Amino acid sequence: MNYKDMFSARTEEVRLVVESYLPPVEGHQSTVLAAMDYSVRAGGKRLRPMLMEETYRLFGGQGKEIEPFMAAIEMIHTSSLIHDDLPCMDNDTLRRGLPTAWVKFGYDMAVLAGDGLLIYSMETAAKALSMTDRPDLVARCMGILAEKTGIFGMIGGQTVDVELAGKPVPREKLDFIYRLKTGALLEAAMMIGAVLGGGDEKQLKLVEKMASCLGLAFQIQDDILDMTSSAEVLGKHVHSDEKNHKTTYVTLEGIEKAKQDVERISVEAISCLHELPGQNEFLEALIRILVNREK
Ligand code: GRG
Repeated sequence: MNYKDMFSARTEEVRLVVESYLPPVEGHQSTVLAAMDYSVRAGGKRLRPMLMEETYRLFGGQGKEIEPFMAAIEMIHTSSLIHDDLPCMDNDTLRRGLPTAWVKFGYDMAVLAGDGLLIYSMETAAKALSMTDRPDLVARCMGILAEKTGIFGMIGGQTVDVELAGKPVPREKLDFIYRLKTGALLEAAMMIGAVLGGGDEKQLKLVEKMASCLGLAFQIQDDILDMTSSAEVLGKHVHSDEKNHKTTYVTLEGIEKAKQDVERISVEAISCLHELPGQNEFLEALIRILVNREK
């Protein structure tokens, strides 16, 4: 099996783990539960739980206590997408080829579904406490998950992104947005894998740096794909971000520099991986697939 096929097979395996932690759709609050369920099952690459489990394996982890965290991080990711699609934010009607949660369930229910998933992720992660003889590590991971999601993580990045919408964004602020909005949750994913797998503090710092580089390269690649796919569609060098006056890495630095930087930053991520103990060839391949992806 080549690595791309392994990636698809792993997406399917991870999907089953994540979905097994979803609450049943029943009771008086079943509308919001249905919106939560719909949004998580809508698909996606399941990247964050996959990176978490692969990092756990890199450190030799073999237990089940990783699974509630895998589900929890995908719930958080999904909750952020539900809110990001709302009319007050990106006002998107399609996500992963399906109607967005607010289109299908209404604005009010979509807000509640995002809230519901966000806090249910904590309830889910807490299930790992009874699955381990190291509850101290589980507690540490719950702290990492909350910090990287919150105001010093993804929500902080989104705040600056929303505030600067339609305005010119200096490079320093764009870096801040990318590192927090996209990078922070990838950092949480890989750091939790490392902590539960028994990594020490020095290794944890290295994992955080590896994930941060991966997040940045992933986001810049996204900008490159946006630019090239829109140019292809329009048959000229105009793309949606330019039309919307949205600052991206490509609009600031140009496509050639953006491509070089994706390469440089992904090499940095892989060299962090090589400094860590253990071996996980699939994890290395996964990093390469994600930064070289073609959408
Ligand atoms: C409710 C927790 C919460 C947050 C509210 C709206 C918001 C604050 C944050 C949004 C942050 C955001 C949209 C980040 C983008 C992250 C990103 C790179 C999404 C695409 O990830 P993929 O490619 O998507 O992993 P799939 O569909 O494969 O899961």
